Amino acid sequence: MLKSIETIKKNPHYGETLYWVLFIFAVLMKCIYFQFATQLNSRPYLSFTNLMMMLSSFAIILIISALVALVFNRKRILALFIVNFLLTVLLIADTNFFRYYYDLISIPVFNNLDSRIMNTVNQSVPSLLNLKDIVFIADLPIMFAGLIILNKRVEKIKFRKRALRSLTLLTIGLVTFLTVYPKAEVTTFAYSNNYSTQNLGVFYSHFYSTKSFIRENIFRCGDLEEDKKNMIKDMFKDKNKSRTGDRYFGVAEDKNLIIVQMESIQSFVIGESINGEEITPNLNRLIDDSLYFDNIYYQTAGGNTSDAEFLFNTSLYPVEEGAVYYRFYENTYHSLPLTLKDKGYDTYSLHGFDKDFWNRNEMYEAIGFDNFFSAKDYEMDEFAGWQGDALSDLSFFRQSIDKIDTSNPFYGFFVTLSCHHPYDYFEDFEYDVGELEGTYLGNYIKAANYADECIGYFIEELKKRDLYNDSLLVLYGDHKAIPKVHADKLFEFLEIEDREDNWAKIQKVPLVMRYPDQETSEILSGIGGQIDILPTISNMMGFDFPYALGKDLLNTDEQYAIFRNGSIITNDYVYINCSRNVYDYKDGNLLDIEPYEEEISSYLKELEVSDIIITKDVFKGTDLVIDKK
Ligand code: GP9
Ligand code: MN
Repeated sequence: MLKSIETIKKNPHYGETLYWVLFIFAVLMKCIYFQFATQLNSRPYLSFTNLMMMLSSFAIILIISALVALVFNRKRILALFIVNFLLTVLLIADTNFFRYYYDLISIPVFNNLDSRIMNTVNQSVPSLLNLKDIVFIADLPIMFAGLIILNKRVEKIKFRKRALRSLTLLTIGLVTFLTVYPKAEVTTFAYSNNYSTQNLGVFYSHFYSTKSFIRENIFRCGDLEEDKKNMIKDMFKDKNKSRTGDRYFGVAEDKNLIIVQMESIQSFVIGESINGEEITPNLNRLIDDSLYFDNIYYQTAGGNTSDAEFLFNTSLYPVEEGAVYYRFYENTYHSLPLTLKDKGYDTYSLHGFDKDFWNRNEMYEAIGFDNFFSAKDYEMDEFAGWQGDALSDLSFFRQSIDKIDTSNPFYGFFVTLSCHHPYDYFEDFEYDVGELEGTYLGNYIKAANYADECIGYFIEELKKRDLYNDSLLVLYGDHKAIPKVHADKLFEFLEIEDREDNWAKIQKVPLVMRYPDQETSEILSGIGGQIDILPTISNMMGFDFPYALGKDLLNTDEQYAIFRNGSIITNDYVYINCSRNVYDYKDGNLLDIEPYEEEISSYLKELEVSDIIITKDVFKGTDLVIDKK
């Protein structure tokens, strides 16, 4: 060892070559580790997708090296060390962010610096960090020692030699990349960051999303082309025409509307018991008295809770990256609160946390909530669940109804909070989870049981105040409860096979609707998503909402849900956008994609239309007015 250090000291060229090789190798290893640590790629390690990802990552590291070689001269070893360090920080941040949000960090995410990233830092990192992540920093001591030995010994080199070095690295990098790139399904990149990350590696995905961000922000200033305008109009018209009848039309006309958006409540807890004890007894009782939609998928993306709020209140899809609440709060929207306001309703949004979180304060104005009660309006007398300083759901419900003037028709949008990742607050909660005691899933189930208890209290309050039979009451879950890294335990609990189509099929949230004086219950099993709730409500309340991208779940023949990442579930098949695999919905057999391709593209057009509406702010002005039916 000492001998080789001596040789390097005497011949810094060898040492320098070794340093470059180590740099490329170490960064490549970290890129590969990222793919598997996040479970984005899977075994066999040498599968075609994995090989593509490795080659593409290798190529991009060479291109980065080419830049360092060209720009830095005497300080090139120091520059390599710093670049390695910065890339390491990025990869560690990406890994932890990905483990919870199942997405990469991108520029729009930085708009939410105060909430989303800090949330990951405070909450997720301790529960998601993994000892194996040491891989990310294992090379740094060696690289640092190399820096000390070589930094003063490497000599200045002439520009021509530097340029030649750089050109060689660049050429190998570009040739490798251009060989790999056409093998990926490039059109899918627009819908799924994860697809590009899986196929071409984490660095390419960062490059691609940064490029799209820049392009999108320039495009935003441009006018909306006529064909795009027509495409949007046609889609709305088709949606309005596709209603198959008037079932339940007007059953809640002129009644109050009470919505509970339930934090992290997924469908698998509904009706489920452990050791004979129901997880959600109160929701189960309510379902016995209501319409229950048991095949509804969440469609949220980077804006998590806020995306669910947006889907519900506008029947548009959230944006693919970042949160629409942060990025497009200055837009004009058609929304449920605005529509009900026009009909003489008072509109309230209520949430026991900081008013600026998810930029709610600004966005609520844009979508038309006249009253917003947040942490500052509550007595913070009881805490549960998230961050230790969020108002408990129980106290939230206890204090909320008094904030509403029930003498006028009202729309109350209640957003709960306690059942929030990472759930360890509930570890000692009394609900018995049996073998799941002490696990992430076990703690989640306890949190869901607590959330259910609070909902039980709320329903009793509504009954006491004669609001239960005087309102349309709607409850739904906001988004996933269990991140992919804990998927194995969930599959085990549900006794289903660990497969990508099965994972997609369990991304369901409960949707319960009870209209005034409802006497019979019904279970509706048509496939839909959160985007469909608003048109369903508008039918029950007897008004038109012609700007919905969703369908009325009570009057439709169509059965599908489109995830924000471009995956699709219909009653025929499950299409996974990331792998471009199509599975038979019933038996899970892998199918040939070809016969489905046209239908898949027509479904994906919904995402495209929604993106144009939002990114180009098309509802501003009178350019796009949809006639009522
Ligand atoms: C915070 C709450 C949580 O106000 O809505 O947001 P989430 O982390 O679930 O998106
Ligand atoms: Mn949430």
